[in-house]
This record gives sequence, C-alpha cells and structure tokens, in this order.
Amino acid sequence: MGFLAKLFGKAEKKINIAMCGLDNAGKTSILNFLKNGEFQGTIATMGVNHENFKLGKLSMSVMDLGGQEVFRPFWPGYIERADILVFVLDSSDVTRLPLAKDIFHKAISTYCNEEIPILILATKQDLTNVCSLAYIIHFFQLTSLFERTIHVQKTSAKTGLGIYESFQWIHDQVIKSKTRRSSKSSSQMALPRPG
Ligand SMILES: Nc1nc2c(ncn2[C@@H]2O[C@H](COP(=O)(O)OP(=O)(O)OP(=O)(O)O)[C@@H](O)[C@H]2O)c(=O)[nH]1
Ligand SMILES: [Mg+2]
Repeated sequence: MGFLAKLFGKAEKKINIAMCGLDNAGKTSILNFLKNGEFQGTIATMGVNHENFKLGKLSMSVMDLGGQEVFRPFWPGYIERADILVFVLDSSDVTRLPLAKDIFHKAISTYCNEEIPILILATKQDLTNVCSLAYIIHFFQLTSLFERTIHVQKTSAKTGLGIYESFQWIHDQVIKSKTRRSSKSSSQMALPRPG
C-alpha cells in the first residue's frame, strides 16, 4: 500500500504539504490567494508560516517555509514529514534559475522520498518576459525524474491563475492513490504540454 493510500485510509484525512522555494518566489502570496481569494501584500516569511485548508474531504496542513538562505537548513525536517512537496519558482527570476534548480534537486534527492508527489508552481506568470513551462521543464531536467510523480503548473497570485487547479491536483493525487494502492508502478510523469 502506498503512502497516500495509507493516509486515505485514516479516519482523519489530513495531508501534510511542505512548500519551499527561494526567498521572494511567491509562496506566501499563493497561500494568501487560496485563503482570501485575492492578492495581498506579504512580508518575508521568517521561519515557517503554517496554514490549514479544507478541500473536499481533505484537510491540508501547509508548511510555507521561509526561502531566505538562513532558513533553508530548516527545510529537511518539514520535507521529510510531508506527503506532498510544493516547489514554488519565480518564473521571472531568470538570474536565480540555476540556484533554484540546485536547491530543488538537492531537496528532492536528499530529503524527499521517491513516492512523494511533487508540484512545481511556476508563478508570477502575470509578468512579462517570464520563463515558459517548456523552458522550466528543460532547464530543471524534469524528464530525467521519470520515476517520480511531478506536475508543473503556471500560477499567478495577482490574477489567481492556476492556484485552485494546483490544489485540486494535490487533492486528486490523494483520491487517485486509492485505486493504485497496491501498485508500486503507479509513479507517473504528469508534465503539462509546453506553453
Ligand atoms: N507580479 C507578481 N508578483 C508576485 C506574485 N506572487 C508574489 N509576488 C510578489 O513577490 C514578492 C514575494 O512574495 P512572497 O509571497 O512574500 O514570497 P515568498 O516565497 O513567500 O518569500 P519568502 O517568505 O521570503 O520565502 C512580493 O513582493 C509579492 O507581492 C505574482 O504572482 N505576481
Ligand atoms: Mg513567504
């Protein structure tokens, strides 16, 4: 039985989500939009911002991890306990794309069990001159991670683009796990079409 199937079988259907990414990536803004349905100003997260949401029958406990360098050493403990990893990427921050790639690969190869679904949110898509999904998939070498379940979603906390769809994907991973509980071969690559 896979980890999500075990989870789904519990009386309390609660999933733990770790949300990480570089400082200024847009993590807290996404959660604020989800909570309030609109864009809100933020201040940098000093440590961890914990939010709880209900979606369908699931309750989601989201650990929004401060992305500044000083807080990154605290990520592993949260990522190791997560059922889903969300990595938020500022699609307009081309300069720090190599750094974002490095910390993403370090996080998933070091602290993130292979069974954990990964959602990459390519955010700030309301801005001009942002990286396309095709470019991000190529640059992050995501197709080499074929043994993992990965989904990449365009989002914007200014317009709400893709935010509900992202959390719906998380919800669907839990629901789907019910039907693939006995199959270890259920890992899939769920990359969207480039665009
Ligand atoms: N244009 C635009 N700006 C955004 C978007 N999301 C966040 N921002 C801005 O980006 C900056 C950082 O946003 P935060 O949500 O605080 O970033 P964070 O990832 O939580 O940063 P840390 O807490 O330091 O890790 C803020 O000035 C936001 O207003 C977006 O979708 N579009
Ligand atoms: Mg924050």
